[in-house]
Parts: sequence; structure tokens; C-alpha cells
Amino acid sequence: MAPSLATLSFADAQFRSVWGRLVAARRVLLVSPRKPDGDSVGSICGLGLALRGMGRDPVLYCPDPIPAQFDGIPGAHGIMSVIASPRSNPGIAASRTPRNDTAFDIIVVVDSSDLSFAGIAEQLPQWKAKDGVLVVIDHHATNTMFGDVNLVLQASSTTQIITAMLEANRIPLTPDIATALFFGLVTDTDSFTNPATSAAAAATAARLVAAGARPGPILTQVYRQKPIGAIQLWGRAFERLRVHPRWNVAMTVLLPEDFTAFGDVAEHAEGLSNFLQTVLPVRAVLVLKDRGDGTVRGSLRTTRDGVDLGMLAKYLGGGGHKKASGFGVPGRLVRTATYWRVE
Ligand SMILES: [Mn+2]
Repeated sequence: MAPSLATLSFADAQFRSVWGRLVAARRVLLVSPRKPDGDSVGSICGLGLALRGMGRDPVLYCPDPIPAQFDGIPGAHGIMSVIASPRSNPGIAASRTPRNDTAFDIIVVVDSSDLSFAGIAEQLPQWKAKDGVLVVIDHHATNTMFGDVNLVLQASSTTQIITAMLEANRIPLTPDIATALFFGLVTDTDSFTNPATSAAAAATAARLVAAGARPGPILTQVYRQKPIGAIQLWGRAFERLRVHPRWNVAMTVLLPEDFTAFGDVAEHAEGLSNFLQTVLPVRAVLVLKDRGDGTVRGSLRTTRDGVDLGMLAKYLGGGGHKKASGFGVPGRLVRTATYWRVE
């Protein structure tokens, strides 16, 4: 069982001290961890814009590229993937090491349970100034408290914590700040539907909307971006959908000809298993994809607590998490009398 975290209402002193440090610091680095999502990007953008409003100039950084669908988050364009260069600048090698004068007085890592996922473990000794402080702002119950200061609180999203911090310090929430923060709240709660959704989350959302959050265009970019061909590709998979009567596992396959029939939509096959898991009342979902390259790739998904798909994928030579995993096995999909098999 994960430890319970302090709640937002008891964090007032911490909110004031962390914000005070941020405003007093000369050089501030805001880090979104690997695999940036709506919450991590919304967090560094919202916090970055708030500091800019105070005349500060924080550097926003993410070790991985920011997905194009997050472009609409205010401030996302300024996120760097290499320190001292904008992420759009192809002329600077990713391996370039920062000069000594890039050392930061405060490094804030948001929405990351540990330093390794933050993606700055190697750079930290160089990037943190001699008297520098690593601040962790996060809502994962599994947080390892890897910061010098850990603002790790029970919340639906990291942006909810940042909203509370800004409010505690009476920082005006501009529509841009509110939009960035609201976005993290919407995505981490699956649009206020998953168990993380709390009354406090909804109340925070109400205040952000009142402050002028305009999430519509970004949400459209995130959720309504599928080309017709992607849905037609999914259609092939829907037609072949079966539920294994004994295992209560939904299965389907995509074949090499499917991947060429509807244009360049192969990347959209990725969302299929997530979608099926969301809508089907089964124990788990298995999608097998054969793109004709000699490997059959499988995606496994579940929403059930008692199912460990990470172990199953590992057994099949892959890996992942309990609720989402994947594997690849050599061969191709061949039709049988009853279904499909890998040969
Ligand atoms: Mn989060």
C-alpha cells in the first residue's frame, strides 16, 4: 500500500518557502521528466509563465521531445531538449555538455517519482550550482523524495499542487497560466473520470476556468487528431475482435495488408489497445500486429487490479507495467480454422 501523502491544505508554509526560493533564485531550471505528458508539460509551462510574470527567466527543459499535440499549451514552444538551445535547433548535438555558467541555483523536477525517470541524473552534478537546490514537486505516492526539498502532496495532478502554490502566494493566474495548469488536471484525471478525480480537483478546475483557462483548442488537438485512415485501420481490428470464453480476454489482429491499405497511419495502431480496454468489459485486451517484417508485436492492456501483464509480457520476451505491457515474437500471423496463430 502506498504511503498517504500530506494534503494540500497543510502545505501552506511549504508553498511559501518554495515560491520564495524560486523568486529569489538567479537561475532556475524547470524539468519535465521523460515521456512528457499533459501534467508534466502543463506543470513546467504554468510555473514558468508565473515566474516570467514576476520578471524571472526560468529555463524549461525535457529530456524527450514534446509531442506535437502539446504545442497548444502556452509556453510549450520554449521547452528545450538541450540546455542552452531551443529544442527546435537542429544544429546543436544532444550530447553537448553545458558550460559552467549554465549551473542553476534551483532545479525543479515535476511529476516524477524518482531521479532516474526525471532523466537528469547524469547532468545533475554539473547543472546544479554549488549551493543549488533540487526541488521536487509531485503527486505520486511512490515518490522516493529525491529532492533537497520535496513538495510531494496528495493531489490529482502536479498542476493542482502548482495551482495551490501560486494561490497561496497570491500570484495572479493569467489565462495562459490557467490554461497550462488546467490541461494537466484534465489529462491526469482522464477528463475528470478516473479514480484520481476528487472534489479538490474539481474545485481547482473551477478556479482555473474562472481565471480564464481555455482548454478547448488544446483538447481538440490531443483527442480529435485521428486521420480517417486510422479509424478505418481500427475497423479491420474491430471486425476480427473475439473474446476468449475461458480467459475473458479480448483479442484482435492487424495484418501487413492493413498497414498499407489506409495510408501512413501505422502509428495510430498504438492507441487501439488502450481504446479497447476502455470500452470492453473484459479482463484484458491483446492486440497482435504483424507489419510483415518477421516480428509479431503484441500489446496487452487491463484495468483490473489482480492482473499482472508485465509478468506475462516478460515471459514472452517483452516488458512493461502491470496494466500495460508489450512484447515481440518472431514469425507472422497465419489464419487457422478458429482464429489466428503466430508461425
Ligand atoms: Mn501527474
